Amino acid sequence: MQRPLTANIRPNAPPPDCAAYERAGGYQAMRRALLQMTPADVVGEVTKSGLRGRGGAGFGTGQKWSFVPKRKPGRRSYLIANADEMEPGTFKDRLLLEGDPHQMIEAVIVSAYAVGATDGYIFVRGEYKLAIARLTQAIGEAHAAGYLGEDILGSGYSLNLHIHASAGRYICGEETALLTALEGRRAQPRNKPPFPQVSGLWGAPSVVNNVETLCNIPHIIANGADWFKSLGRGADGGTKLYGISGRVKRPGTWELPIGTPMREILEEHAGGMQDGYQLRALLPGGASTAFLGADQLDTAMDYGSVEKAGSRLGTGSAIVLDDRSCPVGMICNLEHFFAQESCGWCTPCRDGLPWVERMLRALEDGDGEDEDLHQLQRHVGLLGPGRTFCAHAPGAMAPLESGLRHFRDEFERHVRERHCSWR
Ligand code: L3W
Repeated sequence: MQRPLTANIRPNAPPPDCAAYERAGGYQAMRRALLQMTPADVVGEVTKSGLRGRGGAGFGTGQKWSFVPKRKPGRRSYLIANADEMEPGTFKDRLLLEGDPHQMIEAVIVSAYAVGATDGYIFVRGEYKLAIARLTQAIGEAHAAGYLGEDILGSGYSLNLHIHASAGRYICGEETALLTALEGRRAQPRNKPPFPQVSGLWGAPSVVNNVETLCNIPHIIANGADWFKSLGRGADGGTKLYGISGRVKRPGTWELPIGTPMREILEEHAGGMQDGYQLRALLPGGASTAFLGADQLDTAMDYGSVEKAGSRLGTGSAIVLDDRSCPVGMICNLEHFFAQESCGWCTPCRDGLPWVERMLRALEDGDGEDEDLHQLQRHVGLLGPGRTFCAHAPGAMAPLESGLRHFRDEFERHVRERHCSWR
């Protein structure tokens, strides 16, 4: 099985330095792109590969890049790696950043060249201190090798690359809030359109891509779009970093062909459920995706199949709910997180999420009423898609809406028995 993204990553070993990365074939894609391909050739190859965003939304990468307007001489433009990994249950980008920082840097150089960016930023979660240290070291090595800065490899292309440590809010990972934060302002999302590709950082064309998405780029350029497509098991191309947390024997992250069924990830890679626990349901792609039931384990983990099953691939990092934990308590915990992380800009999100959390807490404490179930259902609509400024509150409604469907009897039991029997 081919694992291009994690080929250089060894558990508990330091990451390859520049020389070791090069011995493993690193920086060859950069040479090829900058010396033998035009930016349009690179965008064309990425579009042909069918690569879709690995951060949660799954937007076509080549399509996103194609929206960048033709570069005007003297005008700055930006390529930004979104490394603000804060989705509960998701720890895949951390593996790539800590385990192979030169892959991230090569990915940024090739992608920045493709979209004509003058500057690159890696916007990294502040708590990822080891990743920040390793990236800083690797950027120094790349500069010394002539891979960053002026006139890279004599190609005429120049790139400045900066690291920015996030101030620490979940919303900083939303691409427009990220741009506002990079500008040194309070991280509030902006209206889309205009999309960042047209008007982003300081009003200049800016492309924001997730770490895992970008790390695929050198491999697509080195091996071609057809090779990339052949890696997937279904309609999508490439591999995917899948993860599982919860009461499984071996929680972790694994690079597997995209489209691997959830059952295989859970049973073969995570070792199945811990002894004495059974799977009740799972959130397939992070906290802001809808529950899949235990009877949906054969769902292939690709964009279309997970959507058909009623959820989203999201980050591909699943959170498992077992049969000895309270679903209402789990959802309450998630909504506490989402309420705390609301930026406060729009009323439905700022006021609605704490209200949702309060009703769930009341159910857990034995103070819930039938009316609360009705109100929770109503809030699913009030905070749903199209009702708020950004995707934060609609994302928060995904586990609640699906939880109310999957665990209706549990919610009703909390009201009827006036306590949580799982405590
Ligand atoms: C030009 C159009 N560009 C969309 C671009 C847009 C963005 C990308 C996706 O949320 C989700 C969220 C989280 N012209 C375009 C266009 N674009 N239409 O495509 O955009 P969008 O709006 O579909 O999603 P988003 O606002 O970026 C991302 C979910 O991901 N999520 C969160 C994961 C969190 C992490 C983390 O912590 N690292 O990954 C998990 O499921 O809830 O729904 O670039 O500009 N017409």
